[in-house]
Amino acid sequence: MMSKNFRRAGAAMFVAALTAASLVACSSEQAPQGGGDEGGGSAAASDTIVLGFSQVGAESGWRAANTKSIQDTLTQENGFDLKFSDAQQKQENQIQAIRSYIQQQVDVIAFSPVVETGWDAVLEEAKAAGIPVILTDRAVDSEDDTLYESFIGSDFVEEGKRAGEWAVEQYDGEGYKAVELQGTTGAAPMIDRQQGFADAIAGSDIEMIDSQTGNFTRTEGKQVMEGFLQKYDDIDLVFAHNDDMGLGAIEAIEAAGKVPGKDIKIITVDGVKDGMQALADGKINYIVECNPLLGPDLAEIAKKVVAGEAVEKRIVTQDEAFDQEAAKAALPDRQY
Ligand code: GYE
Repeated sequence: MMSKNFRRAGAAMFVAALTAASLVACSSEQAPQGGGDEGGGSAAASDTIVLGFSQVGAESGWRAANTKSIQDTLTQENGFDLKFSDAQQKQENQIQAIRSYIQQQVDVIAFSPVVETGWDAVLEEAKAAGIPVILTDRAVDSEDDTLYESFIGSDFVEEGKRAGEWAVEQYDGEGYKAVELQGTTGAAPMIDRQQGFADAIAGSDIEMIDSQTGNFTRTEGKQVMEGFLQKYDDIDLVFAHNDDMGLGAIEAIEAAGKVPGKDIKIITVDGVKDGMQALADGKINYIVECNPLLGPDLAEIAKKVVAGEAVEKRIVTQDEAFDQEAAKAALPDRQY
């Protein structure tokens, strides 16, 4: 049922460490095992998976849709006892949440790492405690990939590349000057989208004249764009690493008396409702989708990991891309 979202990204199949297996029976083919309760962290029925999830924050429409997908999927009816915490975009809060899940001896820990670096110590603690970890959405830069079971999420380099390729296709030859609203500094989607876009425009005459972080929020995207508009009077194109910052940029551009989508073209990533509406309205020119509906994949992988079944080390979520016409057609059926 979720196979459309799965793509084998290498041969890295492996069997998960099975410390909690006696607690859980997951697939309908397996008879539930009685077993003790040690290490389960919950007095609930022994076939319930206790999953501790540390979310990045609530910074964007994408994040809201991602949280909803996880909370709607990892339900009691679906066999989960979900412990959810919001780190308010702070790594130290995520580390604290993960440590508390280790202490509670949950069956599985899942998290979306706010930045790429600095996770080895806490991941080693989870490994030593025998608690499997699943990464969702964003990657860590750990060299040791036995520190986590699987990483579920989009290919962010590819997203940046698709955005850049479309810009080249549409605007090369016109000497465009572009500015970039970057995501949270050090976050995987910030690093990768910048890289992908830069690679794609490299051979063209589109010039990236400035880049600054807007932290993936609408407010900061607006502020950064206001600064750019004061500094430069010849901006032709904005590449925003997410819809929210693009929507903030629209407000700044309109306040400066220019027409977004015409005087200044805008390309974003995500494809959340507000972004798609702005695209359909002609204020954004192109959106590369980033699918936030990771709950079903996470549930499936968590069940397999706890049951000791082989899982894919990397699950790449499939994304589309939309121009203004495609957005008009897609909007009525969008889930988020
Ligand atoms: O693009 C942005 C959010 O990590 C893919 O985080 C995610 C990004 C998404 O804040 O809107």
